[in-house]
Amino acid sequence: MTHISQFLGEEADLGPEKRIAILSAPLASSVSWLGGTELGPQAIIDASPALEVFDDELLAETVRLGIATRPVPDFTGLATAVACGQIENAVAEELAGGMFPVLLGGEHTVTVPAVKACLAQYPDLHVVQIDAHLDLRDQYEDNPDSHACVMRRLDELGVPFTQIGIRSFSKEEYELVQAKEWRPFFMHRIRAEPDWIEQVCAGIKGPVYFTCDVDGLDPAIIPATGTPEPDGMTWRETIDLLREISRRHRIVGMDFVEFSPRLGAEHAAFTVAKLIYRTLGYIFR
Ligand SMILES: [Mn+2]
Repeated sequence: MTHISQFLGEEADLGPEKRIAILSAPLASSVSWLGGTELGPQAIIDASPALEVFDDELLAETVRLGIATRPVPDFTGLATAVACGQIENAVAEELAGGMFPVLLGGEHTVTVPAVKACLAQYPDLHVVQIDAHLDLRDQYEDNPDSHACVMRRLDELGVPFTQIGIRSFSKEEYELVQAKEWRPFFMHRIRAEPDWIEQVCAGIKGPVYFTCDVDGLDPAIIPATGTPEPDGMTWRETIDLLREISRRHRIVGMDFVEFSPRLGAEHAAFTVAKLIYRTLGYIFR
């Protein structure tokens, strides 16, 4: 397969003045089940030229905002902490240059350094997470930097967050949620409370960092992830949420993680690319 160097391929050149930076973080050191997240960023970029740059909902060519794609780094053989340091520096550099960072994972661990970089610029940052999992373990397989611990690490940074699409967690994670009196948007809650999007938006204080573990979406539309869980968010639920958050709050950075390409599920990379493009359209319209 030909590797494409820019998100949207040659059509990225339609936006000569760049305001958005696509950063890749192909980290895959703690994957639990099905591997391949290190191939995620390139697969999303490779699928993106198949997108129609004229957005069918927004009726605008979002690409003209200017989307720059940074080269995919090679994290092979690097310690997780070293790779995370590089990610934090890369995101901080984009923010300092006035760019909107979009980080492509890689495993969910990459969110921690990205949030640290955003937090330095926006101390009242609020993280919105789409995910099948709470990711609140203190350690997983003796590894505190595991993808299964990412929200626990963010809690330790003192960042408030909202968890959406949840349908898989340990007893200990559930007990922590209860002890902290958090109210995640479990899938059953999303289906039972028609005003859930209003509730999400009302609970957000401050600028938003959006982290999307693609396993939050239903595996029928994104089967290409390490731990596909049934009964996930639909495309419609996901974009309705992002449209409303973008309308009412300022999103200052985002990531799309845990995508791992699968033969026979090529549509999934396209779906992630379209979700990114649509969300950029919402944020900047
Ligand atoms: Mn997950």
